[in-house]
Amino acid sequence: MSKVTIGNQAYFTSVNKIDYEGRESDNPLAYKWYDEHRLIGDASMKDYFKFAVAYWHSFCGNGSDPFGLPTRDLPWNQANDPIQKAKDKMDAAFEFMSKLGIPYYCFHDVDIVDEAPTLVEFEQRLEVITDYAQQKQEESGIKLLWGTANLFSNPRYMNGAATNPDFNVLAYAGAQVKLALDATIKLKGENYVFWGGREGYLSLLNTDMKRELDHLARFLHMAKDYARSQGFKGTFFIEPKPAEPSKHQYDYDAATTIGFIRNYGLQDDFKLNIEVNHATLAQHTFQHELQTAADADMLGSIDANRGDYQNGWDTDQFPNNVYELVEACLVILQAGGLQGGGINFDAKVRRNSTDLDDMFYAHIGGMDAFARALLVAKAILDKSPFTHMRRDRYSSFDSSDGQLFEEGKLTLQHLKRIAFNKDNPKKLSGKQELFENIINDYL
Ligand code: XLS
Ligand code: NI
Ligand code: NI
Repeated sequence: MSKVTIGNQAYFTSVNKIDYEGRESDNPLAYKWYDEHRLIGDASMKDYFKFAVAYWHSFCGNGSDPFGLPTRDLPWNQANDPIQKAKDKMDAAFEFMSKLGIPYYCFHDVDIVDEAPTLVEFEQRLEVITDYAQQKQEESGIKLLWGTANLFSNPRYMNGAATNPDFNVLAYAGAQVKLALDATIKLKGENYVFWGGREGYLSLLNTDMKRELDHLARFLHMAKDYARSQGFKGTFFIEPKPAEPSKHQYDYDAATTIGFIRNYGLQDDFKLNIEVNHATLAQHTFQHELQTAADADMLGSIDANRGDYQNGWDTDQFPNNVYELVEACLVILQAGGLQGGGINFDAKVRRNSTDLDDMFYAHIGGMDAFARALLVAKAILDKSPFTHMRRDRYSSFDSSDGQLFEEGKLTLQHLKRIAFNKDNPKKLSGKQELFENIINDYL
């Protein structure tokens, strides 16, 4: 194991650099499957996944919940001066990420430095901390996968941000997005995310939905136009979620969001950031949301986590279900990978996982689960009859009348004539269990 010391203070003193040791290793602080150099097609695993740490959960989340006080100590969060505190947090973040060997991170504006009483002061704080981040990125080689603005925590956003009925709040949100875009561009962020936690409603009785959606679209156009004018080449992602904190969120799920993007002419610049737990909250599988995005050519990025099948909220647990991740990786591989994005662990350790080491176990587990699933999915596509079996179900469309139908050369009268000349169609088994077994056979 190699030693790393980064920044001014070491926070994770009991952990050294995490290395790939292979599946026979019993070292809990080593990768068993994630080998950053291993090739997946032409790309290394490192470049294929583009794993990222979420600043908010790992370095800001203190374990408090609606029933209890913080449980995590966050030793980097002690200084009184907001700039010093932000720098300490960043030292901890880059030490953690370097030891983990994870190539990317993601943040909200208010994660990297506390919000200030005025926007003027907030802009100054962001200037200082992004200078510091620039230096840290250079030293470590760690890059920014995406930035975003937190438009949901501050009470001013209780009625929404871009969909707030009060223009003054919308303007404030616009200022915050401008600053967050400036920070993202300065740090060479590869993408920018919009997650609309409060863009929705609590009651339709007091809500003009059409007007709010028009405002949201105009706001997104303005953000995109500004970023492009500043030379930003990355992709904008919208992150669907059906509810929580709003009763109903406008970016409900992938299909709804794709409709919104196309309806308002945003399709050249916007793709989707699919989050596992948001998919399940919308009563979909993760695989379903990925497939929907991929079919619309909008599979941009992933927020990796998992929900709890007995709970109805966003528990943001680290992913560990390899079977379900294989289903997801089948979609990702067949789509030719993610468009611009990566895999951000929008996940938090449990409230009672209070040791700093737990953050390592959580990320190692998540990265290994994805790496293993990708290898299994690749083997299934390369070696198993899976692709043929699925294609064969549609073979009646490959020639004669089926082909003419797909080419748009038949009318409803044709269908009638064809059917009248044939016997009742035979039953063709869907073979679901056989398909399901293939995944277990390759695990
Ligand atoms: C919350 C969202 C949030 C976004 C970024 O449920 O997942 O963390 O990813 O604002
Ligand atoms: Ni998320
Ligand atoms: Ni979430």
